[in-house]
Amino acid sequence: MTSFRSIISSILAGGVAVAGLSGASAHAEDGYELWLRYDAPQGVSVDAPEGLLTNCASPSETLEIAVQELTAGFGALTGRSLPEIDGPENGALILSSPECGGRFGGLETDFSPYRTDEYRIGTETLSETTVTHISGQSDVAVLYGVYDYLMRASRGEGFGEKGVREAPSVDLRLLNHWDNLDRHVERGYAGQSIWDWHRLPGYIDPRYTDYARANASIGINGTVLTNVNADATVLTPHYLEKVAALADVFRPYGIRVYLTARFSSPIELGGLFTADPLDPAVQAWWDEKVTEIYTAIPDFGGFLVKANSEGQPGPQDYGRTHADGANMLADALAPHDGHLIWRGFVYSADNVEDRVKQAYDEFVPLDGEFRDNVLIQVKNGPLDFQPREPFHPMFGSMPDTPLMFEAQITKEYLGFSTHLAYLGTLWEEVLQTDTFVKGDGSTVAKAIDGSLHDYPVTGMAGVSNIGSDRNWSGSIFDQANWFAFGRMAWAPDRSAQDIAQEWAELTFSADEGTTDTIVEMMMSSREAVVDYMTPLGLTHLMGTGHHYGPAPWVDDLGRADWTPYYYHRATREAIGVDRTASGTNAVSQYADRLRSRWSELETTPDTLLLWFHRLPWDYEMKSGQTLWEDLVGHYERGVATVHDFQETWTNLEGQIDQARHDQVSQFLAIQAEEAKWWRDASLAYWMSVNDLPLPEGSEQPPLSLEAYQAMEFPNAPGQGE
Ligand code: GCW
Repeated sequence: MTSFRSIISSILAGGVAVAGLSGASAHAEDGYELWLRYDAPQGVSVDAPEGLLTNCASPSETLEIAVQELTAGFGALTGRSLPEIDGPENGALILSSPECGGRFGGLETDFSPYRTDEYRIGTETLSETTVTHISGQSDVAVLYGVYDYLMRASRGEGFGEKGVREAPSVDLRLLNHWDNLDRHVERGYAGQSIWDWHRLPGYIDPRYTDYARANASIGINGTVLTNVNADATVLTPHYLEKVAALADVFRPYGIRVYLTARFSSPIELGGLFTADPLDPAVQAWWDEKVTEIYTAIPDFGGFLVKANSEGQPGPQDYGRTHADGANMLADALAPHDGHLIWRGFVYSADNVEDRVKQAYDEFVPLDGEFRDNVLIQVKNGPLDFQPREPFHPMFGSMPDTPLMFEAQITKEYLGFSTHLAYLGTLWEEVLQTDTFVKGDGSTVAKAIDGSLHDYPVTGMAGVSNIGSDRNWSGSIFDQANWFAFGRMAWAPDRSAQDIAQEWAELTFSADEGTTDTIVEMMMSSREAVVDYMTPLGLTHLMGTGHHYGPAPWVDDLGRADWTPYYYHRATREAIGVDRTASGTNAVSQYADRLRSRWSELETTPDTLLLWFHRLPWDYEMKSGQTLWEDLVGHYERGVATVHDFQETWTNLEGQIDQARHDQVSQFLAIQAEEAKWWRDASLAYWMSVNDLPLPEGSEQPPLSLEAYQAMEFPNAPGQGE
């Protein structure tokens, strides 16, 4: 490993143009640098520290990275170098952590009151000298502080008189990659998987370091490398060597690797005849496999398992419960401090119960039966990452089992990578909903950060939107969703608007007016998608398999709960699903306050109306219009909002670099066309069912229903098996 001093001197010798960051005007704005462009907003001048030193006798690799970031970052921001100095001088920046020892008396060095991963940024006085001090509970916490400091500087924002004290409210802040070993990414819209398995471990793509850096900058501390629809091959020695190579790159950035474990691996790899979790030979196989993994990767995070869901093997194949399956793997991981994350996304083809009720029915009775190192990972809503769903009723309902929140960063159901849909508002809506399970203020966020039930371990997971595309996420605006996930995983109470503001400032370095306009677009974007795809609580209306485009007419697949019809049940008379006591009674899975609120038509918000109720087309809405007129109005509004985005964006030409402006313009044009397609095809279908005319002034769909139904997209990206 290069020594600290030699890194500093090579940076000084090379001037400030290091790490591909070379000052504002030289940026190639292709999106590769994400929010770490270190380019100040127009008109803002950045104050750099006078010099840099660590409070360490021999800094770790993590602190060396922190120093490199600061040197490169301030170099890019100010065009000046940030010299290494020998001792504290006025205006110096000092980094320290308990791992460092402490070379200079007078600095705060009592780290015992710090929470896990806490960092502090502030000014301190050493004899007569005033310095900026970034201190952390660990070296990785210092690195988090350094990114915070740099991003504040990039936005022209300091750390105020009181300074900054930040600690994450959630322990496991993970990305989930649905990446297959052949580099196909299930529901991926940004190219191939960035894991180049074939060339690993011999070739370490520099992109792995950039990936780790981007994630560390937003506090992400773990990554599940492989698809939940798992392939046991990743657990073979040949692949574990590759996994270990990635883990080595990520380690100094505070990122642990996790793998998905295929439940039937003992059969597929071990030659056993069963994967029964209660069979001692099966347990022994996993114990040995886990020991082998930890030998190669001492800080391995653990397993993520999808079992008995959508064809994946699991404990129920042997008449055992989810708890039996999870506990068997948890026991293998426990001696190594690993976690076992078990997915709550289960539903069965043989169960006639409303699909949205099934996960709760299966898991809630098992509350308290899981080992201490098990977390159950639950999607934000009870169906499947739809543009809008109510929150998942499991949140708040399992006081004795840590529940993780699973968000989908990749936009499987919100227009892939070409539609502008900022997901911060979607997650905020769910996280800020009151479950009422322990009186007022029992929000989903509090269930997730553990404060509601005092969970011993907490977590948030985001299904990644990262791929081999140069801009990582498929589009510039999709980078905001990765960023927002990191921010909310750190602090589930953080505001979507503040995050959008921060991201827009860092990403575009534009003037205030331009940034405000961009933030406004972002904040209304998800609702626009809801309007043109699934308004008024409708859901799951997309094309079969690839999930691209509208197909509300589909009603004849192998299983009913995969058809759009199952979710709207439109007839000539009515539309929607009755989930009150007179229907499937899914509403009974929520606390009393919500059960009564969502059972009554008057108190059900329009946004969830047809999720909970089945209503005649002429039902009078709060707007005074009939349900049909109101529904049409939503489609029109969604399409119009995208046209407004186009106009707004056109007016920003010249305020934003040409390359990124052009790409966004072209994507907005695609979105406008597809929003119209959703509107037209959906209306053509609803009209074929209800036989009603369009309200006056509404344009007829240009094609026949049959023409929309005949469209096929065999090569749409991101498809599953
Ligand atoms: O949303 C659905 C997707 C599947 C996915 C599944 C899951 C990985 O269409 O592609 O499988 O959810 O979350 O397990």
